[in-house]
Amino acid sequence: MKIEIIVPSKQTYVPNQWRKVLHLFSLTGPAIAASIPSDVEVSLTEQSVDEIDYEREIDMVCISTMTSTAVKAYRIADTYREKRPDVKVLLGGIHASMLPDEAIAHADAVVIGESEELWPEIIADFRSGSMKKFYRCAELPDLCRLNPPRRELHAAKCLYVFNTIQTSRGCPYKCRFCSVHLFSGGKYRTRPVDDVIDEIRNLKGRYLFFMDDNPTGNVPYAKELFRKMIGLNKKWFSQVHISIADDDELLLLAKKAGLTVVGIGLESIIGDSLKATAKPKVSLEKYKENIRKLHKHGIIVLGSFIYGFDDDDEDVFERTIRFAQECKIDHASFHILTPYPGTAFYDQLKEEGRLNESLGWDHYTTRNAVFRPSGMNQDPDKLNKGILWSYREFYSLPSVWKRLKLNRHLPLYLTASLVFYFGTHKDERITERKEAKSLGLRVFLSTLEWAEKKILDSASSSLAKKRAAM
Ligand code: B12
Ligand code: SF4
Repeated sequence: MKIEIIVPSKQTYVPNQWRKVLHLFSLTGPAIAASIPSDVEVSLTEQSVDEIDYEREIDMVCISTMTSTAVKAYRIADTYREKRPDVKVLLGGIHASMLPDEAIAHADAVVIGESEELWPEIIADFRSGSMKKFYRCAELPDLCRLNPPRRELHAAKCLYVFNTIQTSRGCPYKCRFCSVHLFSGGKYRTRPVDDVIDEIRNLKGRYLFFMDDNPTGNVPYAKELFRKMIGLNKKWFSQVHISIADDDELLLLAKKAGLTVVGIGLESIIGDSLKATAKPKVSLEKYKENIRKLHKHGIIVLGSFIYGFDDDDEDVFERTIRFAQECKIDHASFHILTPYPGTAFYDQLKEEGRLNESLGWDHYTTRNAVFRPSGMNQDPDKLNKGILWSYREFYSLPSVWKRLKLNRHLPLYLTASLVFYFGTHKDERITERKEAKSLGLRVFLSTLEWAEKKILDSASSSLAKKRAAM
């Protein structure tokens, strides 16, 4: 039996030409593959870096969905059903799990929830010709029994500068706009430390991205993990809760284990908006103090902000940028509050008639306002313009220059700044260069473009060599 797994591409700020260099491989496909019984042959297509081969000889296709990729996933599923009636189509992942009745219109079966424990049943049903329409994970999988993700399935697709790993699932907070606790449960579950360490030891390359919502959610666990990571010579990034800096021992261990970049959910700087998140409340002064501590350890801080809570008015953009500058965070990502299906926030907006139901799921990227914000005269365009303004303001070249600090990982700081700069200014950057008044700026912008071309050329030739050697 042969199964093909497809992970539809996400829209990102990473310009297309950079994807083969910087692409962060999704763990989804390798994790699914690892739990499929070993007598089944598995292949994987990650659409961001690969074409889908609809002619491939397979018996079943497993297509993953997030809300933002659901339209693509359904299109792929429909194409299979039209071109390949011999192939069973399965949809799964967070979106299909929240809306299984919608997903089943495009598939033979929908897998609801974390799928690891369901595979023996799915395969047995396929073999006996008695597949069900819905497979539901009755109990969340025991993370002690996970097989390591089958990363070899996409090893030849891009340069793999960053490896990805997951140590935990689930979240004890129940933020009204978030689906994590609905999908992975309200209990924080961790993998055995030694399994994680074994997996890290087998990874090539120095950079590691933790696909966790908060790897320090269980402090004794995190301390043990970080202790054992010391000496593995990795540099790692993750989202973490700002409270990591409250515990000096934890922070020091994380640093010694290679912590290089943290993503901190600052969500909103407007007091009442914070009520919409269920995380422990942290004052703005405390944020500043903890960010200072992280900086003292040379750690790059990426703050992520959400706009569009009911208390956010039109000043929120400027105030947020000012706050980001005062905190001296190194990078920032800005998001528009998005009502994901299944959440209390989605139900509330639907009931209040504030959802723009003409916008498809492909707008649910946190870059588009899909509802009418009450603090901005119900005008979604104010949010759409505000987020773009924020990126351009935060990633203007003078602002990037001002934040440059020598005690932090310079190549990473510069690469991320350039990617954000190119990603958010792509339409104007040629005009900007041509119209630049000072010769210095014109030369600088041309040098940036020259550097970008050099890096991409060298990456293409390394990738070609890697493929030839495989
Ligand atoms: C890491 C991560 C990212 C990385 C992804 C990197 C990458 N290349 O994959 C980055 C930072 C790029 C990212 C971006 C975004 N993310 Co994100 N991300 C996550 C995070 C933290 C972990 C995802 C992960 O890898 N999990 C590990 C893998 C193994 O689990 P999995 O994908 O769920 O797959 C399992 C099951 O779902 C199942 N499965 C999945 N598909 C299928 C298919 C079949 C057929 C079967 C049988 C089983 C199956 O099998 C796996 C094993 O059980 C989750 C939160 C979370 N805890 O899940 C949010 C999450 C997925 N992200 C979310 C969002 C909203 C986004 C963004 C849209 C917005 C944003 N936050 O910036 C963007 C996407 C950009 C876009 N334009 O579309 C939401 C999605 C909500 C929703 N309803 O869609 C989540 C759930 C976070 C949240 N707070 O709600 N994200
Ligand atoms: S937003 Fe973060 S803290 Fe809140 S439920 Fe989701 S993962 Fe947990």
